[in-house]
Amino acid sequence: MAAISVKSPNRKTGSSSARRLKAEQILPEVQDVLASSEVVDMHTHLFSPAFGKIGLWGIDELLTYHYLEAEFFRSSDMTPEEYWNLSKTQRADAIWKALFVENSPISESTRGVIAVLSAFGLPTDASGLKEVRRFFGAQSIRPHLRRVLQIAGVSDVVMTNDPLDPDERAVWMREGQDHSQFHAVLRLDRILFGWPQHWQQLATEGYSVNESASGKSTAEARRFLADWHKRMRPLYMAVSLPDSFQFPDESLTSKLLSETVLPSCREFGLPMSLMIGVRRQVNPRLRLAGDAVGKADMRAVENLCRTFSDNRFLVSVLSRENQHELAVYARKFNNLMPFGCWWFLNNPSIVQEITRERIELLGTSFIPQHSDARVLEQVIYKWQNTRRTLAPILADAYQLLHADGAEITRQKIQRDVNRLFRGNFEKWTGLRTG
Ligand code: FIX
Ligand code: ZN
Repeated sequence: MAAISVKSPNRKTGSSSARRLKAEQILPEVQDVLASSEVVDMHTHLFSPAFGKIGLWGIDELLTYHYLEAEFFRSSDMTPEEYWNLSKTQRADAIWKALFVENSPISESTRGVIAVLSAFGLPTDASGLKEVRRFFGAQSIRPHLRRVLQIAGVSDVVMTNDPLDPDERAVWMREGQDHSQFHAVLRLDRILFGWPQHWQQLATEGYSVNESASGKSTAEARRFLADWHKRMRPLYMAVSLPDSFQFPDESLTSKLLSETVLPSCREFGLPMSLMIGVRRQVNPRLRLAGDAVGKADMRAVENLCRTFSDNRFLVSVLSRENQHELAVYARKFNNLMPFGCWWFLNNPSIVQEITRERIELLGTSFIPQHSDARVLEQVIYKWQNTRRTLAPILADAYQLLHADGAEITRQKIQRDVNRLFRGNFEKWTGLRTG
């Protein structure tokens, strides 16, 4: 299939976009609106050029994405230890051979690499890797980045920024970043979930905190967040939490969340993003690819939304079994915004199920997807897939509405897609509207 990029809409004059669509016109109209609407990618692991080598791009990074590494060990006899001993190029070669030459790349993540190559008009066959490497080797990051975001139809990229990561910290302490399409997020895993291992880093930086987060600690941790808010201007604060997450309980996580992070979010008018359900390192031999999923207790989300009604929560849950509950809670609490089909859920069959369920329960009051891209060019395939999966789902919803007697117009479809692709997020974070 030919590569898509965000195309110019089949421009309609005001009156023709207000024209009532016939049933058979709905799907093509939805496809056209989706293809010509830019999205805010509200959670990625990408970095703006100011971060230099921290920002991953190019074919060897695409091939060694941890989603592909997990699949590699199912189709190769190499042990993880042998694999980690290889150079990045050798690892990419091994993955290419096992997943693209000796097998058909029909999984979601392998298919994604093919879609990226074809978006650039590059060969996708077994012998093409050399040419592909030459192409990426000849790119320089700024024009390449512009081109990638244009092809992907992404207007804004939201990063994940860890203030305790030494490499990132160095950039923020120097000049920070000012790329207009990239936006920061204050990611707090090491503080909210790794306090015993990380409190000393705050202490070294001059904040009066202690191991048990007692006394002045919570106020001092708030001072730390205020300093980083000033430095990063984040759109929201975020944490990823295990399936065992409970709130409230006696843990440091609960204490720091209620006494430090949520008050700080209120002070700065920021939403808090909770990504719940990861089971970190069930197989440490696979490193980043070694995480799994578990069903979470969604009463923690209920308790947070009810107790902190002045806070806004962006919530994504990793387990398929938790999706319906999340949508139901969003009906109970309008300070809860479900977002994305995260990680192991980002496959067409599951995205379809979750998105239909959300539309049926929430209309357009949710954020359907984020890319979670770690390697720049992944936004091309991830957003291509999202548009492709969303088109029939949205069209079906309008077909039902049409059959029930409503007037469907391009204007209305465009309004709804704008809300799903950017409006809900912009309103919650003040991006552009703030
Ligand atoms: O915690 C997260 O933000 C996760 O998305 C990642 O850590 C995870 O490794 C990932 O890349 C999932 O897509
Ligand atoms: Zn992520």
